[in-house]
Amino acid sequence: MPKKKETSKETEKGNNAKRNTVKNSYNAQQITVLEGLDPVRKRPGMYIGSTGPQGLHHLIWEVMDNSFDEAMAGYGNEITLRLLPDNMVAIEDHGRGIPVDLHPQYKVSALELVLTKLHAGGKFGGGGYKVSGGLHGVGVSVVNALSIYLKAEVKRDGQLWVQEYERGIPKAKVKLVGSAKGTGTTITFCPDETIFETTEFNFQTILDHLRQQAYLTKGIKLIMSDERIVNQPSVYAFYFEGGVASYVRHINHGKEEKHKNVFYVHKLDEATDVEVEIAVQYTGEYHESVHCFANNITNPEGGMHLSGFRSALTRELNNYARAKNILKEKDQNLSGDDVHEGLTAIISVKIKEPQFEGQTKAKLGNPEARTAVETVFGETFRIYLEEHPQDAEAIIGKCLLAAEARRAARAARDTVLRKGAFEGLTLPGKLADCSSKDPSLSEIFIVEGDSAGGSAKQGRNREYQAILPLRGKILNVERARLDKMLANNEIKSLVIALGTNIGEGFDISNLRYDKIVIMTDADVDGAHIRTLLLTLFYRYFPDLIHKGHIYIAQPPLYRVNIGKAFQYAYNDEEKQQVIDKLIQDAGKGKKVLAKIVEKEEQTDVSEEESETEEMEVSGVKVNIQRYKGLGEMNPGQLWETTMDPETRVMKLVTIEDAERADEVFDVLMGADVAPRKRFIQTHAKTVKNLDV
Ligand code: 0RA
Repeated sequence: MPKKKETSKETEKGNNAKRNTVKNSYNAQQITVLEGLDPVRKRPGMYIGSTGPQGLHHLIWEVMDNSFDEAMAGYGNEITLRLLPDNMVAIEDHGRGIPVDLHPQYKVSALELVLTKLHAGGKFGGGGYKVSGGLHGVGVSVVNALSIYLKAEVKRDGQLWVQEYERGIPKAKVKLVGSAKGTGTTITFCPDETIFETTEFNFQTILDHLRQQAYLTKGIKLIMSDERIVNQPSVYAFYFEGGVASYVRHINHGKEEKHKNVFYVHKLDEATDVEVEIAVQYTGEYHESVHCFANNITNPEGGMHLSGFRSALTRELNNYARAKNILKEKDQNLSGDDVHEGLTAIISVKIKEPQFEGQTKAKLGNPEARTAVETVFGETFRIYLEEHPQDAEAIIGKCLLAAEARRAARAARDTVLRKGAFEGLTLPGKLADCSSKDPSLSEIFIVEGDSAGGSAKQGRNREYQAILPLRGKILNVERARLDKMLANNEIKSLVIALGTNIGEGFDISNLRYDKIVIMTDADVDGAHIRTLLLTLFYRYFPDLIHKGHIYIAQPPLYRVNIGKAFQYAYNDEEKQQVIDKLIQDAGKGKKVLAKIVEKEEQTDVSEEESETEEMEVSGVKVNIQRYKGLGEMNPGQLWETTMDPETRVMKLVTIEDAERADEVFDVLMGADVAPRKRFIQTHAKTVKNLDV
């Protein structure tokens, strides 16, 4: 692969204009052709992660990443995405436009090569930043391969060029269709429904992504218009002059700000050639909200940039506090934990060759990112503290408070420890433990309520399944602190049962169960308790989530009975399918689906009271039992539907799930009343019996 090597002088200056000069010397010759698109259609998952909704949206991110690359290199500051009827999407940028000149060796337009060959692109290796890490950066040709139709329109040198494709194959040669003002590329495509589980784009998913990308690329305007319903377009535009500082303000909106000025730095670290952009503000919250990005890709597991940030933050706050005589005693220090409470921060780096690690490729591995962040942030944060003494004192005051609370928590924990409660010596009385002592084979079901707990205890396989019934709403973790939590009996039972201890004493090697399964009712209370538990794990046992130990049981919602035959259904869609299938099995009418839907809509209103629903379709009696709580199932049913490893379906909790629960939790429980009301109002239809 030919590298366009920059001289070290240009790199040192970090001058975009210089970079651009280098990139402008691009021509078709620099494109390296690797292979055609067959492999992409054969194994799409390899290129876009999955063929589910995530993979589908990945097509959009992929095209946009290319537009971003252009914008970040200084070409064009506006990107427009249009959702069109029939699952079409059009993305327009004002970059240089994909080159159209003939490749001397292949005798075809560079545009055709870029769109029809894997990894054909002069943009690889050296020169400018590219958004290529993880699954991003696979190239627009992958999008082309997975689209039944794609059109590329290029404005370059005053002319407009077009080529159209079907499943990655050109319909004709690149055509010159007229003159054009300015430069840029528009890619319009329609995903192939024979490849994807669904080809319907989700407006909210795209909107959220664009908002985040807009924060991360300041000065670039992102426009999204939903034109799927003709004549009723809705248009959204994102443009954040403040970059990640705007992001921090957005996250902290509605929270108590500890200081007025958001810390902000955007600087190229010359020694490492890593671009660093960071914003920081403390709030009155107890937990931290720190988000890391490398080349605009989120790194939920952090990495080198995060560790550089953490060490500089702790160091600078300690130095300041000591210099100003706020920390008086010699051995008194603010620890890493003390400076985390209430911290909101965005850490974004741009790096030439990002290396991603970790289970989900979600962690940045480049050591130079640590040096860069530590230097740039350390130097500028020190100046910020000096120049904003009021802010500095507010921050340090908050940290000292946290330190105090931690000392109290440690004292409280030590007391409990002395009593031996956490030593695993006295397992909680209500825990029905399993007989196996091998954690790798053992599971614990956290069950809501005593009656469901009873069913689960009788239905389980006691060899390797333990049951811990939890009573009531556990505790408001948001406002509670570790010391208070430890005093809560439900939390205590849970921590002791898990065996890992909590807080500083946490040790995953003592985990007593490989699978921790949350099993709650399919109603509002159940959802609430699940949210509480997920928040608890997210805040205090994140490792259990990262290592894939937390699951959510999926009990059925319905049991459909026809004659002696019955089948369980786990959601409404499945209920329809089950009814249909059972009726067919009964050898009677076929086209019954529509009728049932009708009937259902009529009974919908009284659904709250009726636990079972009777209907007759084409002379067949159908009885549908709706399970509102786990307690309604007898032990045998609970086992076969939800607990039996041979037949059950469980949802593995990801850090994103937990993060979402955490957000919902904030809204439901947090100190701020306004957003809480808003949530309840906008969800009033789905949230019944919410006790506020
Ligand atoms: C190959 C080379 C160059 C730019 C692009 C591709 C490019 C691709 C896309 C996809 C959507 N928008 C895009 N904009 C540009 C470099 C161009 C040059 O040096 O002139």
